[in-house]
Amino acid sequence: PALGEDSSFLQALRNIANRLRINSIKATTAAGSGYPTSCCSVAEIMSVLFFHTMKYRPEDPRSFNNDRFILSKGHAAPALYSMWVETGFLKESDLLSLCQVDSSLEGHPTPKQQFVDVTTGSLGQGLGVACGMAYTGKYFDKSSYRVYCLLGDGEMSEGSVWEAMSFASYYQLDNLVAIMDINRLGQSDPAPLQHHVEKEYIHKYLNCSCALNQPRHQPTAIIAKTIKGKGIPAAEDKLGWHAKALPKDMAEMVMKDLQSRITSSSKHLYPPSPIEDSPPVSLRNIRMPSAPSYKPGEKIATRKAYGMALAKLGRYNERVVVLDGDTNNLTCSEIFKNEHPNRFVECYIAQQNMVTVAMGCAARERNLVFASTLASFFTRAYDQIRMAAISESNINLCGSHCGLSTGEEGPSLMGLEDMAMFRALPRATIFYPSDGVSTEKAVELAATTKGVCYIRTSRQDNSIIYNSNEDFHVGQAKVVFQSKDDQVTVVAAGVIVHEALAAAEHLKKERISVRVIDPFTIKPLDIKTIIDHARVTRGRVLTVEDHYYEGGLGEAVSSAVVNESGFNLHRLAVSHIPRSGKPHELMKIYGIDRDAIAQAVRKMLSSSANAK
Ligand SMILES: Cc1ncc(C[n+]2csc(CCOP(=O)(O)OP(=O)(O)O)c2C)c(N)n1
Ligand SMILES: *[C@@H]1O[C@H](CO)[C@@H](O)[C@H](O)[C@H]1NC(C)=O
Ligand SMILES: *[C@@H]1O[C@H](CO)[C@@H](O)[C@H](O)[C@H]1NC(C)=O
Ligand SMILES: *[C@@H]1O[C@H](CO)[C@@H](O)[C@H](O)[C@H]1NC(C)=O
Repeated sequence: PALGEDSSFLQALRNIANRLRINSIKATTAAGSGYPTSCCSVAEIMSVLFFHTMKYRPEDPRSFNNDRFILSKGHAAPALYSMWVETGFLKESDLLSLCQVDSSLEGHPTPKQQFVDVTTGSLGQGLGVACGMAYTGKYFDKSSYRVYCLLGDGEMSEGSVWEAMSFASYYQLDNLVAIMDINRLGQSDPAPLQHHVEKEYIHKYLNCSCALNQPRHQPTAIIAKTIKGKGIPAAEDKLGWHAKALPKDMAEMVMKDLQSRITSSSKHLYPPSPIEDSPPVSLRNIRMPSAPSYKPGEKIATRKAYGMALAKLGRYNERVVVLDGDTNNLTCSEIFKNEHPNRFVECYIAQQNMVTVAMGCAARERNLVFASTLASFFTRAYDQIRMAAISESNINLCGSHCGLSTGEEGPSLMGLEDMAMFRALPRATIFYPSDGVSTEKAVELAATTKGVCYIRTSRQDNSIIYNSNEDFHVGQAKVVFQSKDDQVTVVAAGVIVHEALAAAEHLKKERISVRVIDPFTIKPLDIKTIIDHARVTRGRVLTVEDHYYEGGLGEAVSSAVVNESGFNLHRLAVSHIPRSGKPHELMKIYGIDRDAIAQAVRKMLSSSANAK
C-alpha cells in the first residue's frame, strides 16, 4: 500500500520503529557499549525500508535477487540487528549477546551475518560499495533488485561519500537510493551543516529527484531530517550522548515509555518478495583456456602482460569485470577495455571509491573483479583496502609503476610502500611477477584465490624468463639460476630478478657463483625454498627489492628466518626518497642494480672469509 493510506499499516510500522529503539537500548545497555542515540534516529527510516520499501526474502538474506541494504553508519549496528529480529531471522535473545567475545553480533556489522555484505564502521565507505552493487544490478545482472544505503550526516564530510555520489550520478544508477540521516549531531560536535543541508547538498553536488516512486534515470537521495536520540527524552537532540549506553535504570524507564506507545492489536508485516530475475553466476573453476604464448627472450613489461592476461581471461569468463581510475593506458587495463568495453568500469580519479565499488561488484559472488591504478595511488585507499580485508571481500587489485623503475616521473608516482601496506593485511596475497609468463599465471591464480589479492607490476620491458608450461602456485618460489657450488642465495622479485640474473652472470666470470630465487608471491612467502637453498649457500642470503626497506621483501625474509641459526642475511632496498631519472640510473644511485648486487655478494664473501 502507499504509505499514509492505511492507518493500521502505518501503526504497525511505528510499532516496529519503537521496538527497534527498545531492542537497540536493551542490547547496548546489556553490552555496556554502543550507540543507542544513533540507532534511535534511524528507527522510522529502517522500519519503512525493511517492511514497506525493500523486496527480499527474510529467510535467505543473501539471495542474489534481494534488494540490498548497506548500513554505512555502521555504528548503528544494533538497529540493523533489531530489524533482523523483526524479520524473524535473528532471535530477540541474540541481541543480549551484543559485543560479547563469543557472539556473532559485533559492535559494527560484519559479513559473519548473512544479512551483511561488507563490514562498515569506518565511516564514509558504504555508499561506494552500494554503487558497485547498483552498477552490477543495472549493467551486469540487468535485474530488478535495488540498493539502499543509509548514511549519517557526520559521515557526509568524508570525501569518499562525494566520490560515490559523482559515480552514482555519472552512471545514472537509478536503482540506488541513498538515505541521509540528518540528525544534526556527530560525535564531539554538531555536523557542520546541522539541519540546514538542502541548499549545500542539492545545489552543490546533487541532481536527484527526491520522491521514491517517480520515474527517473538518476540515483535517489533522501535527505531525512531526524532527531538524534529520538525516544530517549534526556538525550533527544543533545550533544554528549554519542556512544553512550544508557545506565540500567534509565534504560528501564525509557523502554517502558516506548513500550507504552506500541499498540498490541497491530497486524504482522512481511516484506514484499523480490522479483527473481537475476541470472545465476558461477565464479568457480575459472582458469585460462591455454598456456601463455610468450617465448623466452621476448620482451614485455609486466603491466602489459597484466592487461593481456585480463583480456584473455575475460574472453572465456563473462563475469570478469575490470575497474580503473583514469590510468588504463598506464596500468594497461585498456587492453581489456578495448576487447570487452561493456565489462570495463571507468572510476575516474577517485581511488577510494574505486576500491569500494570493486567490493560492491564482488559482493554475493556476482563478479570476478580486478581494479588497477598506479601502485602509489592505492596508498590513499588503504582504509578501504583494510575494510575489504576485514570483509573478506574477493577483490583483485593491481598496482603498476612500482618502485624506482618508474623512472622519469619521479617519487610522486613511484609505489615504494605498497608491499608493506599489503603485507600488513591478514590473509592478503601479494603477487610480484617478474615476466610475462608469471604475470599471466598471477592473474589466473588471483582469479581463484580468496580474499584481497594484490598484483605488483612494473613499467618497463623485461625479458621472458619462464617457459610457457611452467607451473606456478601461490606460495611457491622459483629457483631461476643455480649451480652446484653456489655461495650466496639472492632473493629478488619483479624487475630485480633481471638485475640479479645479470649480476650472477657477471660474478660467474669472477668464479663466484650465486643462486637466484624469485619468490613469485611475497605473501605468502615460500620460506621453505628460501631456507633450504640458503643452507646450501651456508646461510648466506641477500635480498634485493625495488621498495623501501621497511615492510618489504627483505623484512619478510628476515622475519621468516628469525629462528634459524647460522644465517647471514643482507638486504638491499631503497633508503632515500628518490628523484627523477632513467630507471637504470636510479637503480644504480639507490643501490639495487646488478652492480650493487655483485658488490654486496663480494662483500658478504670477503667478510665471511675474514671471519674464518
Ligand atoms: C572514518 C571514521 N572516523 C571517525 C569515526 C568515529 N565515529 C564513530 S560515529 C562518529 C560520529 C558519526 O556521526 P554521524 O555520521 O552523524 O552519525 P550519527 O551517530 O549521528 O548517526 C564518529 C566520529 C569512525 N567510525 N570512522
Ligand atoms: C540537472 O537536471 C536537469 C534536468 O534533467 C538538467 O537540465 C541539468 O543540466 C542537470 N544539472 C546538472 C548540474 O547536472
Ligand atoms: C596515454 O594516453 C595519452 C593521451 O591519449 C597519450 O598521450 C599517452 O601517450 C598514452 N600513454 C601510453 C603509455 O600509452
Ligand atoms: C620461531 O619460534 C617460535 C617458538 O618456537 C615459534 O612460535 C615461531 O612461530 C617461530 N617463527 C618462525 C617464523 O618460524
